[in-house]
Amino acid sequence: MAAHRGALCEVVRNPHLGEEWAQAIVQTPRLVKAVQDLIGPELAVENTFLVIKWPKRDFEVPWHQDGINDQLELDPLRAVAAWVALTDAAPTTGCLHVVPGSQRAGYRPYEQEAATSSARGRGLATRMSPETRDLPVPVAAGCGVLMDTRLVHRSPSNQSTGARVGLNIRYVAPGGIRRGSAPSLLPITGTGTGWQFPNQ
Ligand SMILES: O=C(O)CCC(=O)C(=O)O
Repeated sequence: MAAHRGALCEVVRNPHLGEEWAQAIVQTPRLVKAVQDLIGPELAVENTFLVIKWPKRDFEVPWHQDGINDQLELDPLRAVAAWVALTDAAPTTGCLHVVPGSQRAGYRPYEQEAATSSARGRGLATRMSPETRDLPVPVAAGCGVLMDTRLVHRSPSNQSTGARVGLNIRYVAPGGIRRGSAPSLLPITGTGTGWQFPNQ
């Protein structure tokens, strides 16, 4: 964290490939079991993002769905998004906000974030009506949530005086990658084969 604090770094891509602490989190037995209960015994991590919201800085992650972007589409029945809080995440610190039931409408069109946007997390945004009602999801440090990869969510800026840190993990089962490649894939359980391009 000290290195990231010095640079006020906000997004660290794929820490599960190089950082022991991230490798430990993605392999936590309780988390792995919960994901296996949803998508089956063979799992790989397709991608991770560490998001650090420094105190009182303007950093919103816009509406998006974790299972689709310009390079990738995940099969929502064979992929799960996990978000693990490394510090307490509350409405004032920029916790996730979700649109309950939004997964039922499937993947939506998405676009690059506007150049003027304060959002710097993912580069992609899902257009939602200004009246969209969302639900804040507070998560205590050390806990996490599992999300359907079609669930629309966002996170606002951190208004508190401490950093808010969270790890986003995309897990896939064999056949879970519908489109695109997965250069950061890390097998967690199973044979370690058949993850990439399973349907191609
Ligand atoms: O950590 C955050 O604030 C947002 C993370 C997120 O939504 C994501 O990476 O998909």
